[in-house]
Amino acid sequence: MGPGIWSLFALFGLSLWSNSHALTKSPIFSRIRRAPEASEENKKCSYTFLVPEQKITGPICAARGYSTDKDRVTRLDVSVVRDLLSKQRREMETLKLVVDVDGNLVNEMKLLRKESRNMNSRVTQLYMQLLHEIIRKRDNSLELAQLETRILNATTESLRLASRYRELEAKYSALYEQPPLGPPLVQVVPENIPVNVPRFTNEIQRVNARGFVRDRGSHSGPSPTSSTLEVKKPPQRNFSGEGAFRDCLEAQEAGHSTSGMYLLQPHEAERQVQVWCEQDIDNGGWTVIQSRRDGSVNFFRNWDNYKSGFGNIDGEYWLGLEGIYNLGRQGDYKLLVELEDWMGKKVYAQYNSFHLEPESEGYRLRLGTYQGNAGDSLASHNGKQFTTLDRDKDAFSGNCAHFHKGGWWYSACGQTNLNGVWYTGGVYRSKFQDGIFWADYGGGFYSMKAVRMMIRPID
Ligand SMILES: [Ca+2]
Repeated sequence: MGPGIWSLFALFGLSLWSNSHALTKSPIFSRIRRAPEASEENKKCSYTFLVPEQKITGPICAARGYSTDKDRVTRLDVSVVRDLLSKQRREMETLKLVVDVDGNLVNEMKLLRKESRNMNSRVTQLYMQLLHEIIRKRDNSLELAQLETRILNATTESLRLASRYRELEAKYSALYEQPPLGPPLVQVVPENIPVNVPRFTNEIQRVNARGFVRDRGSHSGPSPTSSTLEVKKPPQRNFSGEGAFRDCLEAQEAGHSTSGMYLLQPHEAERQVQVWCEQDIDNGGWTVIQSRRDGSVNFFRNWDNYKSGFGNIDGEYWLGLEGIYNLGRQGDYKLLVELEDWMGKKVYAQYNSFHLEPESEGYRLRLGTYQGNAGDSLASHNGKQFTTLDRDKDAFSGNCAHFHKGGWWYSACGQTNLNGVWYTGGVYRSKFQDGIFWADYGGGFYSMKAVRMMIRPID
């Protein structure tokens, strides 16, 4: 604060003091009070503002005739006082200006402080934001590091898998290149027929010369007589519109003595089936359940095909496992297997009982005692379930239907398969024994020219 302000305060304090204390006692004011008295007496006396100056310590009273009369104020005094007063006024104005300026400064200071506080707050806020950003970035960098680790792990895993895949692929190709391990080849050396073509004719003649029908050891039995098995007349391929019969014997007994296609409906069978009835051999009444003769039908089929049957009734066909099962459950049936070699010679294998178990048992084969001149190659299949390419029920580690190219009652795999590949000429060259073979007649690599399987109720 400037000296002007102090002067102002001093003036103000003096004013208060003069009000609160007995002014009259003061020589100044007593003189001032006396002034009206004096004016009454002497009009020349007048009031004068007394503004304490810094160096003035006592009241000032101007009186006329100061030198002579103390109560008289001279013009000079008035002038002096006026000068003083105007001087004081100027100072006051100056002080007022100063005060105004100071007030502005104070306000400015206040504003600046407020602004400063705001700035501090803002800075703090920014600092917090910055801190937050730093933390967030640090978190992000952590996440990034984790992500990188994950990617690295995934890459490693994929590389490992790729390596493993290559190994497996190599193993697979190695396996694939290796010839599949097939079932053991049938080692039966047939006595009745040669196994290679050059000797074929001679062997057949030799066999025929031996009378063909002979005792076959443990499989021996009463051989079919020539009278019962010989064809009485050529089969006529006709179709009976009558039926349906329970089997071909019933058809024969109904007067249909001609071989041909008939409509059957076994008891408890859901649908009728067409079959070829053989009424000309062995007293007739035979229901043909399987027939091969020219290779016109593919027998390399799946389970459903073998279950429902396929082929042509007047040619090659498979009656169907369900149909055979339904026929066999009507009573006691016997089975006749007719084999014809490429010299036109026919041999037979007959089993005195035959039926299949239901599908739930895999159509297991149930055979009775063998008799015939073909050899008992089917004995090794007795009690076996049926195996197809898509349903492996055999005792072999692999699938016998795959190696023998057809569905059958395989063991591991067995001595015969009449549903194999129809090869021409008898002896065939193949990696596996996949022809239509009957091991006891021709061995595993002799494929029959024609075969038939037929059943008939036991007499
Ligand atoms: Ca198997």
